[in-house]
Amino acid sequence: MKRLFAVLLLAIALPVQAGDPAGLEVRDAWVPEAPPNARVLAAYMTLVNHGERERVIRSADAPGFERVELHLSKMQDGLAKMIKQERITVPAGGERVLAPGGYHIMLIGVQERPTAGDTVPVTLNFADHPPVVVEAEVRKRGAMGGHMHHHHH
Ligand SMILES: [Cu+2]
Repeated sequence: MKRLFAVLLLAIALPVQAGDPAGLEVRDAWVPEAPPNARVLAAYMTLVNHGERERVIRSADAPGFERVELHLSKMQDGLAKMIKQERITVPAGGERVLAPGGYHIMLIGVQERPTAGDTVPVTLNFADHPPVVVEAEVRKRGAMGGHMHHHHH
């Protein structure tokens, strides 16, 4: 039943991405290609809220994964840790960047590992807004090398 519900939501949600009247825009959604033995992948994107109300992501779904969680990476005692989040907010008139080293969507228990060039449809479930389906492009991790370095400075 849960799966059927998700499929129905997907069908309803698809037009939302194209012309969302509430002004939520998703840019640059991507998933780093994981090594062959990886069970877990991450999805990153920039969420831009052109509306006048804060948007709150409460959960996410993606087909082909056992579980999807909202995470925040943090340095604690010199170690990088991932902390499960109950929500990720997108401020009114602002943006929320999901990127390596920060907020991300954790795709857990991959059934068939996607490779560069594939897309992973990630459904974002909002507290007060219809779900939005984001087509995240799988990219090779190496392409981000210089970019990640930049963030440390
Ligand atoms: Cu994580």
